[in-house]
Amino acid sequence: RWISSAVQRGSNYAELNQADVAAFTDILGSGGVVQDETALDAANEDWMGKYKGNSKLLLRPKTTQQTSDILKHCNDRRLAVVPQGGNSGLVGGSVPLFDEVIVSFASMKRILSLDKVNGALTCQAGSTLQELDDHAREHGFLMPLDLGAKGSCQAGGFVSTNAGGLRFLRYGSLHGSVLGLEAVLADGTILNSMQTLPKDNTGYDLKQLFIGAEGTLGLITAVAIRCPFASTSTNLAYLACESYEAVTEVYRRARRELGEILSAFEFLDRQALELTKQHLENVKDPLPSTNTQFYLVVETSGSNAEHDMAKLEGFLTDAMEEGLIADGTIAQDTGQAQGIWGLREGISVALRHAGATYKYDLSLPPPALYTMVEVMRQRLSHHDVRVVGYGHLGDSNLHLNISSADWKEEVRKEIEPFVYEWTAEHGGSISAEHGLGQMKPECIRYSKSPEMVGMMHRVKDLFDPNHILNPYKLLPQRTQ
Ligand code: FAD
Ligand code: 2HG
Ligand code: ZN
Repeated sequence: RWISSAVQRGSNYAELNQADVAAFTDILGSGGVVQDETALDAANEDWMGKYKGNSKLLLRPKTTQQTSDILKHCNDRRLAVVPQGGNSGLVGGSVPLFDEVIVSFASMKRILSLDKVNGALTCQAGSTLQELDDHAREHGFLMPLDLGAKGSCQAGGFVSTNAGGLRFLRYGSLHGSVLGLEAVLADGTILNSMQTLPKDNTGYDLKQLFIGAEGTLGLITAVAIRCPFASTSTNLAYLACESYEAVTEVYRRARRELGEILSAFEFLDRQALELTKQHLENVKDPLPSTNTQFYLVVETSGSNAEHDMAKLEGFLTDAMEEGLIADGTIAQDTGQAQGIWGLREGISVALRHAGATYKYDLSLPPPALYTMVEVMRQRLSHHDVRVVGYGHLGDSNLHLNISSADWKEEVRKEIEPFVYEWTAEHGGSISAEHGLGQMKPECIRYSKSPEMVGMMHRVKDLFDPNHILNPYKLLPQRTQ
């Protein structure tokens, strides 16, 4: 297991005692206060098995008021708190480092409303993305985001990480799709901005601060999100390309020629494909006779099946004739489309099966994006590791994963800080969509100036003066 860097438990935090447990039982009833070892073990460990904390208490509020009462008690007592959603985060943000109290939203799962005209959906924070998408689809809408973790990740969690995912290219960031939210501050104050209308220019848009705050500014208890109408015609192509230059040219043309119907543009390299086939039995290679270095998943979504297919076929024929695409297939039914998405979404799962993964989630300008993978492959060529590159090419977001049988400190030291320096030198961001969590709070300086980080500390002080909310995450230690 990965040992977190030299972080020490904050001496300002109190230790949990029986009186605290009794107070929480008064607020929640005994069902909401979990001390069972098996449940605590699961909640103390992250999805990758990389980070493990030592919390002795998991709380499951059912209402906003209970969440407020919990935080008021924790703040008065200086008990540190970790909010936890589906615990699918990839930077160790949702698990404690030490004995922080875990506040889980698993019992706050109610979908509250769906406006059938403008698609505004409101829900409690613990509703999973899959549940929300299923509900939206029953009424002709869909969620504006989609992730491999949809079965487990929750509204409060994906908003707190400002998750990107597979539909970002089409529907943009949650900073645009989230219409309103309700959050509880460290002292128990409830900030309610659950409006469902798209426009509201009355003062500072405070809800934006909670989107991507990774639980460091408040606990999100409810969310209002704008759902687009589901497209009536969707096509999915899986394409093989020989070179990265061809990949970027196909992308450029797809934006130009598919225009308004382009809804996803994902890529994976051969190493990602091979590793996924090796570790996931149910994944089928859509183009088994090809042996190219790059594969693309290109989706169109529109409202006129004949027109959309003609457009896609024309685009693919031209790209093939010009040698940009070596081979390709278009899914003939939803089963085949699910198979292709299953391969793309399965890469992280396969990596988890393969052992330890050094995971980097980088924003990089398109020309530099795959150079990073090649540079890293060269740099680590003397180690027994597999360097895998894939991601949301349409969003300039590379998932660089280095897979190894075990965690080795000497390997990590060859990757870091090099990977962050290289990214900063090439104008990128060291976290495109997963956040900073406990993995890289100190690395924020590669992407944000000292003035910006200083202002973030001041915002933190304002919202959470005793620093009880998700300590050791997102922000670097202060140098005083
Ligand atoms: P958690 O992991 O529980 O928490 C994430 C962070 O939010 C933590 O800091 C936690 O403290 C905080 N938090 C949780 N709930 C609350 C709350 N109610 N209030 C305040 N803070 C809270 N991410 C992407 O961006 N794009 C992807 O395509 C993508 N694909 C993924 C695929 C897989 C297989 C997996 C395992 C993860 C993937 N992720 C992806 C990572 C992503 O961050 C999460 O899946 C999702 O955003 C986290 O939701 P969660 O409910 O699991 O949150
Ligand atoms: C994805 O796009 C996720 O599949 C996970 O963001 C990426 O595991 C990863 O590195
Ligand atoms: Zn991703």
